[in-house]
Amino acid sequence: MSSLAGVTPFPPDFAARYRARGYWEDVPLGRFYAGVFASHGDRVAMVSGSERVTYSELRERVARLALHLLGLGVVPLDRWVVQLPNIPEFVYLYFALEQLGAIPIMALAGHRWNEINSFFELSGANGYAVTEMLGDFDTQALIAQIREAHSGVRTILSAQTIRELLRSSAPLDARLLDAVEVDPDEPCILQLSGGTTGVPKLIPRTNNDYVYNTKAAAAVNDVHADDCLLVALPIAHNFPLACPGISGFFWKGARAVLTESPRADDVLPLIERERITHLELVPALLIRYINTPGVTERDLSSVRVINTGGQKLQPEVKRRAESVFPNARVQEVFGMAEGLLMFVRLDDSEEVRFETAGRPVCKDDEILIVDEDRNPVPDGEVGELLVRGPYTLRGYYNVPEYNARTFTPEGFYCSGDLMRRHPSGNYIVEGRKKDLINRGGEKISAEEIENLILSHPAVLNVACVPMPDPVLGERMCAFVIPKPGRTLTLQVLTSFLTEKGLAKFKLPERLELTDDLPLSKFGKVAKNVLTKQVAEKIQA
Ligand code: OOB
Repeated sequence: MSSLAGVTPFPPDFAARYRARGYWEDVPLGRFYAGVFASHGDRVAMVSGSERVTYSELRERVARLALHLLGLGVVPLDRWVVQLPNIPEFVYLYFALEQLGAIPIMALAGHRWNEINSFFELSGANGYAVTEMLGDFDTQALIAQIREAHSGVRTILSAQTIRELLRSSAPLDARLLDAVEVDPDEPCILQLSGGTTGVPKLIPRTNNDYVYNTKAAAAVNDVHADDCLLVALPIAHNFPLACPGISGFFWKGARAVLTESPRADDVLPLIERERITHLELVPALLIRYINTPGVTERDLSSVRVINTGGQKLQPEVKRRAESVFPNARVQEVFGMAEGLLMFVRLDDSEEVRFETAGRPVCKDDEILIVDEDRNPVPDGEVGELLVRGPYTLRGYYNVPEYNARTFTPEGFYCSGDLMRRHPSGNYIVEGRKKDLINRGGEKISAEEIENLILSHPAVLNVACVPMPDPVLGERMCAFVIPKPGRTLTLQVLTSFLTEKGLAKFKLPERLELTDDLPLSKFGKVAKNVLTKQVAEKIQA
């Protein structure tokens, strides 16, 4: 039983099985990585610009920061909203919070008041770590707003403050950290769900499950001590953080190269300079890189594995990527912040590698493909993916009614993804039944945006749907019925949403004014009709 109210524990019989099979090792994440850092000594762990950080330095800095936080009164199960870009301070803070058993909430640099405020509301966090600038956005006003709205927020740390703290060379008394007791069955992180409802959902992942998650991902990702991972996706995301991500590369004593800019002009030279072996990307980034003029003249021979996930990657793109990166294999990942990880295996046949999204990394990942009534479909047919396993959540944080709908009584998570099993045993993604827009791997809840748009005085009704995009996969189109005598432009609408503090990546990118929204036979807006309509318009 978690002492954090609102967390659904794994049932005791499952927990016992996962321990007996060796998945859960009962070592808290922070302690586990402190040991990992200690064992890799003077090897380089992390590169950021011209800065190179060894494992000894990493270990020392994490401990120093953890001791400082301990001094500020941080205790196990405290929640912290962490909104830092791909910089070493993110890494120090993440592992420092873990050493104290505190729980980071993984905000993205693009989030604004609308999102950050809801994370504080949902979690009761009392700490916030954020840079002075997030890209060209000055965070001063946002910080003031958060302070004003959440009197429980005790500590706000900037990256600058973290850097200053770490300059101290005062001796460390690491015994104080050893005395902190962290229960490995407690959550170690609250990840963000792609979300299909008006309010975002937080995903509790336990110390035990998250450590295992990373080890299982690393095992199928061919990671060795001399390898080097490029971290161009937002580092707080489950994928670059833990699948296997920086955590898996650190475990192996390998190197992680952080970049704040995912632009081809910055990333391609970095791959050459650092002799990157592994890329973890969303399809949109991979598509950009392989279509960059002059890309084939670069020396990209060091890259061995290209992981893409978050969105379906077309076989033609895989093929083209393998010709641009002459020594690389594309290894698709079907992952989710909720847990389940499917990886294509590097030794799968070419056909399987190109056509499928992989298979689970653990043999105790239980997969069901079901119909509308949640009955299993015949093998090979399309249905909804349900999953239960040693690193998949048993419930979102503190939303019992939603959980009752989203989990079966047997504890399976109903993912909303439509898949079918390929004869190889791998799975193929065939679509989804959840109401979201997948914009370059970033999930946007249609309902959340619709609720905000409905508060505009000119809007009578609205439905947000995906429209196809060759690079991002999807962008959002808003169908709006204006109130009688009123009208609306995309620009007016997006300024309105921006003033509400909505993250820019969640703004609709097309507006269709209409007198009417088509309804399904149950009286719900027939979004499939709208999706088709806008796709046809774009094609014409
Ligand atoms: C990753 O995690 P999330 O939580 O942002 O999104 C999960 C959802 C899945 O339910 C599925 O709808 C979609 O993203 N998805 C894919 C996919 N991988 C994820 N859809 C089609 N093909 C794929 N290969 O996106 C994530 C987490 C860990 C590792 C990789 C991706």
